Amino acid sequence: VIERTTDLREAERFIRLFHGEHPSEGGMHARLRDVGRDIARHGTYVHTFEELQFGARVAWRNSNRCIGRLYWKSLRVRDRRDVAGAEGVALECVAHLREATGDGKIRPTITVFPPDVPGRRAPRVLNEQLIRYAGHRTRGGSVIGDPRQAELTALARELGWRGGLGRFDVLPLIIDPGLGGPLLCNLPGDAVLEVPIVHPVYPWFADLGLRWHAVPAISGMCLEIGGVCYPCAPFNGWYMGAEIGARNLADSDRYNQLPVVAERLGLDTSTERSLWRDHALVELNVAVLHSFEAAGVTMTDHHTESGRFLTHLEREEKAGRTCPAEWSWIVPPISGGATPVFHRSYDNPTLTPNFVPGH
Ligand code: HEM
Ligand code: NRG
Repeated sequence: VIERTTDLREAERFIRLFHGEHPSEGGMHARLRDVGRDIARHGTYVHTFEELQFGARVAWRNSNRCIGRLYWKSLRVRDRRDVAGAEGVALECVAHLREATGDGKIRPTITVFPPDVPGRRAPRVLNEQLIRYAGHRTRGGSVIGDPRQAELTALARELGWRGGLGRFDVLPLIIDPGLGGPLLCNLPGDAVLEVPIVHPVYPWFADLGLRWHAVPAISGMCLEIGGVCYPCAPFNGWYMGAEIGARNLADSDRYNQLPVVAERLGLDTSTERSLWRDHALVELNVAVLHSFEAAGVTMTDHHTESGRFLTHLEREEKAGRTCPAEWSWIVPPISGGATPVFHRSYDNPTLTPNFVPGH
């Protein structure tokens, strides 16, 4: 497979951006000349560590769907462009999880593996996140676990995975080595911190048997910097409670827990007008935030995060930049109108570096 050559224009734009934001660095013209020569000769060029680190941080800064961008400058960048095979990728993904998780004080981190270059397709992780729960399709057609992962779970089984039939079984990593068949890799238990979901007031909540993983580590997006595509660049921050409480555990095509919670709360589910869904949603979200706090795992709530995002917008404006934002993703999935991000509109140009869906 001949992967495409790097776009010289994109490369030049990035080098100019890097030097524009690092005035003391110097040597822009020499760098532009070298990059042009490398692309002419080899079809691509190699980022310096400084360029890579800046590129990854700006990719986060440009992520228009992310409400959590206030701390974009403190992203830790693990340069693993020297890792060769699928086994190396698996090992470094595990190391990433351990470092990013710590003892619950989560550190926003990205690990950058080799880019696609002309003539060589780089490895990629097929899982959308490093940690995901299996969705086991039963003979009746229903799914035990996370229905969103039913397809990947089936693939894991085809490749020889012998998972259980639980609701919260951590899937193995499935790594496409670039050349040849995929590799399965089970995540060691100590690399996956999980939080059992309990409620500060209702003891029965624990009996629902709900839990979630501490770290959201997106592995299904391509990091694009200066015309170079890094298809394997898993990154993580920490969770906003509503991602779990108002979506993963609540959506009817995910864990669908609102009817269960409403029943335990003794709500009238015979009419929508009792607002039993809304009531159950609030208690579920209270439980998620309380549980992470009690477990000492970093998590933000949607009110605090909305305020931080507006601070971020202000800072970006002061720096003379437009901050792209997609309203429908920025506004939290519960109590949207009770957060300040709801009551305004945003510019939304597509900027690079960025993370692009799929790979
Ligand atoms: C999306 C919060 C860190 C890049 C999101 C979303 C939330 C969020 C709530 C929307 C997710 C959804 O609705 O499914 C946070 C918080 C962070 C954080 C609280 C804490 C530090 C990061 C980091 C990066 C990042 C470190 C990259 C370096 C993105 C991207 C998306 C996103 C690319 C869009 C994902 C997609 O299109 O599916 N973030 N984020 N975020 N975030 Fe962040
Ligand atoms: N909603 C997804 C995760 C999407 C990204 N969210 C973050 N990213 N917080 C979920 O698993 O619920 N991050 O890098 O922290």
